[in-house]
Amino acid sequence: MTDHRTRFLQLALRAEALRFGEFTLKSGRLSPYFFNAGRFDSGAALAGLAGCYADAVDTAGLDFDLLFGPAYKGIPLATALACEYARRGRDLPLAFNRKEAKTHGEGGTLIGAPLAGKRVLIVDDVITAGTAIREALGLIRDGGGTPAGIVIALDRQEVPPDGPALSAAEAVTAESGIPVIAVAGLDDLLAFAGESAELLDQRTRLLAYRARYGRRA
Ligand code: OMP
Repeated sequence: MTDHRTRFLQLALRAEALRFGEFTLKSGRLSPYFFNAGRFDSGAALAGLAGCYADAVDTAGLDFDLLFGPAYKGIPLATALACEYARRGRDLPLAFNRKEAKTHGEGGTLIGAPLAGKRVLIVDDVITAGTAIREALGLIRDGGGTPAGIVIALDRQEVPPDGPALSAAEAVTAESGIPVIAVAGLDDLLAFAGESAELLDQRTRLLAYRARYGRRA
């Protein structure tokens, strides 16, 4: 497994951002695992995570010139990634949105660098059915930017109900041509769990979940 994938899964387990149990998802599915990016809740944890995002993006070789973090969880993620790129010698403009439009002061829903004419990399936490990502694509277009790619920490690699046999990330790319880059996916988590005696029980539950809701090869 690529180094940044393993590093991310180790960091996520240590931060308890990745947990095992019984979780009801936005889609209503009952999942044996959950990724809560909000648990990357210190400067060091976020810096470590941002390094994994940057490695994944650089490995994919994507061209972009602005980072966008959708509210709420994308905001600290995109900010940390902007700081990571600055540390690596690339100063990128950064923007994000607020969920409620502001009617006074500068007004509007977008904050930070103007999107107009920019190739935008959306930075978010996780994709399940793709609803949150599709909303973010709309925000970029409404702001006059061009979505160039989406980077997420975890691709759950699930097939939406009544959808094609593609995962939600694959479906987004198929319909828009925009690449979705994941630091890691459910397949990586399964490979990782297969090498850890402590995670063997969880692996069995993850395999059953993938058989029910996962992408079929
Ligand atoms: P989709 O909009 O269905 O792609 O799901 C993405 C959203 O689901 C995230 O922004 C979270 O609100 C939530 N989520 C997690 O944060 N972690 C998970 O492991 C699973 C979900 C989820 O509800 O599917």
